[in-house]
Amino acid sequence: MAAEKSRVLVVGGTGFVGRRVVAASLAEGHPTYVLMRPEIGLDLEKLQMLLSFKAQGARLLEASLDDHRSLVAAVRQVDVVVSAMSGVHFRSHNIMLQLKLVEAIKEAGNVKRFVPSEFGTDPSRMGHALEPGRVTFDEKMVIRRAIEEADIPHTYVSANCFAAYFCPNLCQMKTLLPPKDRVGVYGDGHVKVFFVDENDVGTYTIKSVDDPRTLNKTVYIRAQDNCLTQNELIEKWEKLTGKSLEKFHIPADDFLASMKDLDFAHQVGIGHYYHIFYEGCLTNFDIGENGAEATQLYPEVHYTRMDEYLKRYL
Ligand code: NDP
Ligand code: GFR
Repeated sequence: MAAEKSRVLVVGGTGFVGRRVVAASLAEGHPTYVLMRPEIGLDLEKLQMLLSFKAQGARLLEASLDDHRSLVAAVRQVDVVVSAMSGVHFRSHNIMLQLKLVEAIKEAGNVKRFVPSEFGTDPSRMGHALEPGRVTFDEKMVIRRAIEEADIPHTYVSANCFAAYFCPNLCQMKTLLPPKDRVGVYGDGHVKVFFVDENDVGTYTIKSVDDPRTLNKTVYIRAQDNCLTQNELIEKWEKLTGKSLEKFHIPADDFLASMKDLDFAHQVGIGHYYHIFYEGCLTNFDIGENGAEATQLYPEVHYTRMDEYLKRYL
């Protein structure tokens, strides 16, 4: 008899990551619950998305992060909570709101696994991060400390670079679309980076929630075929389009100096990109004992290769 699938609550379920976690939870056959916040008010798209989840079999749980009792009541109905609270600064960033969720999970006492909103660079390895981008990692570490102080069983997901943000644009900032004639290369373009299809992030996250091998561990998504330098990514695009792009190289100093002309959200981004594409922060370490690697844990998942992912942009 197959073990009962745990009941999964997604907080931030209409977000970019959240909606993919909801889809993966439904696809994996978990009883799936999505937080429906009264604050969404007249946000028609959010409501439409929540109703579409309901039509696919999810249950909507009405609760607000500002109403502790409602949050405790929601958490008490499930076994697993996955948070996909916003964190990309030019969208919105509310990572710290999760402290209220941690409090509710602590009081409810029934949650078998909590996955906080991370899904990027491992914040525990970014103590040296540049200002102001370090705020992303510092905030995520505050949430980790609260989780661990409350002794809440957890899994952290370090997903590396989402394809949607980093691949079609060949890692250019301020655009999500391929360059037409020329592309800026960070340094010599030879730093290795792990890319991931954001849909696979949802799949691996849900695969990990009932897995004893990932209890109180960090799951890194390091798909070997998606471990690419910026140069390799550019080559893939040039092969697909049959057109070569003019490359111009951006020295690290010039890249960092450009921060002064940008707004806060983009200063944050510059810092993240510097650590990823000049320092190699995603690939300059072994994941070690307290880590696990998703494609090794779940070889049955046919993750999307970046060649395939890029085809939709032709
Ligand atoms: P979104 O910007 O899509 O927001 C997610 C959800 O946050 C929203 O749908 C909303 O939930 C909730 N939220 C936002 N503001 C509030 C608020 N004031 N009160 C309550 N809830 C709020 O988030 P992303 O999916 O872009 O980011 C999720 C995580 O993924 C972050 O940790 C981010 O750092 C990371 N990330 C990593 C990337 C990578 O390349 N590695 C790329 C992008 C994100 P609701 O649905 O209830 O309205
Ligand atoms: C890769 O790890 C992370 C990525 C992370 O740990 C936290 C946040 C991110 C953000 C990136 C940098 O802030 O997700 C996508 C990207 C957001 C971003 C994209 C910021 C500024 C940009 O100009 C941009 O252009 C595509």
